[in-house]
Formats: sequence, C-alpha cells, structure tokens
Amino acid sequence: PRVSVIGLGYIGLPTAAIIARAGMQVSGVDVSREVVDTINRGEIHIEEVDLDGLVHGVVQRGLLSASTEVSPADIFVIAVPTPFHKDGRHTPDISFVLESSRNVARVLKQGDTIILESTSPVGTTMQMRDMIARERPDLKMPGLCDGTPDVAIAYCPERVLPGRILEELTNNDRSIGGVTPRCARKALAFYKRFVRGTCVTTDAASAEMTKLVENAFRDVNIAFANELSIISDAMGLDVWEVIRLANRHPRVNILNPGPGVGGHCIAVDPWFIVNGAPEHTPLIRTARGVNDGKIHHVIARASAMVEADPTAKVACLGLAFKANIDDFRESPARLVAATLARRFGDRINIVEPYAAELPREFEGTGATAIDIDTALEECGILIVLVDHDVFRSVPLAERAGKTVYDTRGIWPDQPLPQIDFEPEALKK
Ligand code: SAJ
Repeated sequence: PRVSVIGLGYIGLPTAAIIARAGMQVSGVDVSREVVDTINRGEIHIEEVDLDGLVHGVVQRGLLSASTEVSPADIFVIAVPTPFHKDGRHTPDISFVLESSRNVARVLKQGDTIILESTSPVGTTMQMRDMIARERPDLKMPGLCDGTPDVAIAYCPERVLPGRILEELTNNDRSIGGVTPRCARKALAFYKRFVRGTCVTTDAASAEMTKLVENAFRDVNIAFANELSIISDAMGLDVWEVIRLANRHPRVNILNPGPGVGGHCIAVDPWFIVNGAPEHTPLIRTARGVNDGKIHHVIARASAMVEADPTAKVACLGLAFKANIDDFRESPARLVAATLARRFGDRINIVEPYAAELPREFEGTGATAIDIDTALEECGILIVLVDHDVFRSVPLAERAGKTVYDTRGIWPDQPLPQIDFEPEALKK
C-alpha cells in the first residue's frame, strides 16, 4: 500500500522511516518547507539514535519522500501535535488534528484507512470521523451507515521513549482502537507489517484513554517519590536510602525523585484527563501540582545553599529534561538553573555536555558554561539537576569538601548536605 504520514516530528518521522523500511511507499507531509527539504535531501531535523542513517537509506531507495501537501494514498497516519490552548487553563487544542483530517478528507477514496496517532483527549477520533463525514458526504462513514463503510478510521497511540524511539516503535505492544471492530482489524493488518510487539484491538475511546492513563500513572508515581523527597528534606532523612529500603518489599516499587517532571508528555497528558472529568480527578490534579511544586522546592533549597556560602562558585550539573539526551524543552533542570542564574549572576556556572551553547534565557545573567573538570576544580557548590552518565561517574574523592545538592540521587555515597532550610509546604 501507499502510506501518507502527516506530521514529521519526533514521532511522525521515525514512524514514516520504519514503515518505508518495511517496504511500503511512504509520502511524509509537514507544514514546514524546511523540514520537507531536509528530509528530501536524506537528512533529518531532529536528534534521535540511528534515525539519520535510516532516513538517509529509505530516501535514497526512493521509499520515503516528503511534501507540504497531502496526496492520495491508501493509508493515512496522522502524528501532529496536540498542545494546550494558550489560555493557561490546560485545555487541549486538537485543531492540528482536525486540520490534518480535513486535508486528508480532500484526497480520500473508497477503501482508505485513516489512523490517528497523536496523543488526544477522549472523543477526538470520533470528532475526526465527524469532520471527514461533513467534508465528504459522498463516502459511507464507519458507525454512521448501514452495510460496509467506504473507509476505516482508528486510533493507535505510540508509546516510545525519546532516545529509544526506533527500537520501541518496533518492539513495544500497541493498542489499536477502531471506530468499529472492522476499522480496528484494518488498522491491525497495517501495524502487523512493521510492529514486532503484540497489537491488541479495542474501541477508539478506550485506546485514547489508555494513552493518557499510561502517562498519568507515571506522573502520579513520580509525584509520590517527589513528595517523599520533600518530607525527607524536612526530616533530615536520605530519601534515596528510604526508597532503596522500601523497594526491597516485593510489592513496592517507588520511582526516583528529581527536580520536577519535564518533557512533552508526562507533564501534559494528565491534564487531558483532568479536563475531561474535572470533578473526578483530585489525585491526578494533585500529582501535577506536587511535581510542578518540586521545581520550586529545589530552587528554594538550592538558593539557601548558595546564600549560606557567599564566596563559593556554584555549578549546576545538567539542563536536559532527563538523562543522556540533548532535549531541553520543558525541562525543570533548565528552569532551576536559569532562576539561580538570574538570582546569583556570575556565581552560577552551567555544565551541560549535550548543549553546544547556553539557552537564550541565560544571556545577560552572568552565568557561564563550563565543563565538568573545571566545575570539580573551581566550584565549592555542586547542584545535580540531571543524571547524565558523565556526572554519575564522578568519584567521591573528587567531590570531597564540596557542598552538594543531588536532586537525582546519582551519588549514593555523598553525605547529606546540612542546609538550614524549611520546605515551604511544611512551614504551615
Ligand atoms: N522522571 C523522574 N523520576 C522517574 C522517572 C522520570 O523524575 O523515576 C522525570 C524525568 O527526569 C523527566 C520526566 O520524568 O523529566 C519524564 O521522563 P520519562 O522518562 O518518564 O518519560 P518521557 O517523557 O521521556 O516519555 C514518556 C513515556 N511514558 C511512560 O513511560 C508511561 C513514553 O513511553 C511515552 O511514549 C512518552 O512519554 C510519550 O510520548 O507520551
């Protein structure tokens, strides 16, 4: 079949490349002319392990090409962003999904399959179906007609981890939600061609909710760990020791505290659930508050350390939203470091081996980018914000005599810092 993948970002491009590698003819579509030109040259505009070689290969073999226009195909895969509205109320904006479905509707023909992959609030796939039905009254739509519909529509979320996208796209299990069972079966036949994991069929709304629930589950569990870390700071306990011991229980598995939750999924998707059921989501909403609150706890505690030793130079270790990647968007580490840079100016140094230069918000603050060796030689205060492997491997001897705030628990042998600081939440 000919496949059209709409949206060539972090999910769409790897997906398009993997489908092409499986031998299908793929046309990728993106609104950005620059992205389209880059891909047609066999190059990529995002960083992901092994993606450059794969895209280069399938473009050279003529299996993948990109365009700014949707052209006719047999299967359409929509992987466009679903951000929040900019109203500050965390309401989902599905306009890119609806706009893409309208473009697909124009070239749709009998026998085609349309699959939505974007993380979406429950009900979006049905809204997409209704939009296509309005645009194409000549086609029989699933769930709205007698007899066999002309097209199939399904929802099939991805669940890949940045840094492992290609591997996880192939090997993870997938939920495939059809507008009708027949739609699910058609989508299943497509995924079977390139997914090695088990593909499980269900209805569209259940598949939509499943995706949101997976990320909300992780957010709630990280919130539990972050709350424990704040309690431990107040009680003078080592949270890592407590978690290590508790996790020896066969049915306990506490996640890792950190400086907050970043990335484009875990801090976003829970709001889609809250928005769909505002009265019934106290836990999910509170977890979001705890994880966002942890960022401010870290800022306050780090500030107390920096103020307590007014001559020491400070090194913030890491800006990425998680370990060993060069993705700085929605990163709590970056927010903490930038706030400290604004507060303490040229006392603050930033170590981020994955960044070529400091992000724009550091301009004019006086903060400098340095490497880890310089930090260990010159800085009396170390604030660990990201658990990059290069930081983890620094031995205790090189940290001797320094004041350390390790928000990620990468140095279990590090003595607890004695900070005269009371967490906000516990003062009341
Ligand atoms: N984090 C902690 N403590 C932990 C685990 C993570 O503080 O124990 C923090 C990380 O440092 C990071 C944030 O949470 O700031 C999110 O990182 P992550 O590794 O948990 O997840 P993402 O955002 O890279 O990818 C998630 C994954 N979802 C789940 O694990 C349930 C991935 O499988 C999804 O495909 C992806 O969201 C997505 O696209 O939705």
